[in-house]
Amino acid sequence: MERTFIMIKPDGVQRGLTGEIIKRLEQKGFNLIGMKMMSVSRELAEKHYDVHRDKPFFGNLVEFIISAPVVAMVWEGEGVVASARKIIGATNPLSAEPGTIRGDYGISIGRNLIHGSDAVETAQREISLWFEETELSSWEAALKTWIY
Ligand code: 3AN
Repeated sequence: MERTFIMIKPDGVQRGLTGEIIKRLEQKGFNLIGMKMMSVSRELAEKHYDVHRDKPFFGNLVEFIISAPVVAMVWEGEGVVASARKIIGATNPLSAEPGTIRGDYGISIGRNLIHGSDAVETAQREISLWFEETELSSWEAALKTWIY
């Protein structure tokens, strides 16, 4: 089953949006299979955002992510990577559609509340960066077949 990595950034945590964000993914029908609130090391933040290392915003982005706790999660479900990106909305909250998380709650590209993996391969890399396999509890598919 497809998995994605979702992180509620410090602004999302501090604005009290953790429950709202989880609710949206949960009610869509995806399964939460791992979650931890954590302070992020500089090393992990730099590895996570390695693809942006040469961008002008890299330094500020890393400082922001390590500045206060985040909520790191793994979600599972059919097509979850692309679907979660739709639920999250465009990178710049001012361009994000109303109805998306960033569209409804954000105004700043540097404080856009949440991260979601952009592709299945990226998700695999990010999940292994943030979680041990033993921290993930995959659901028995049979348990929920009646809900789908
Ligand atoms: P997304 O999170 O939508 O996949 P990316 O991967 O392009 O967006 O950017 C990663 C993070 O870098 C964004 N979530 C945002 O916080 C930050 N970022 C992207 N572009 C800018 C920018 N022009 N100025 C400041 N921060 C940015």
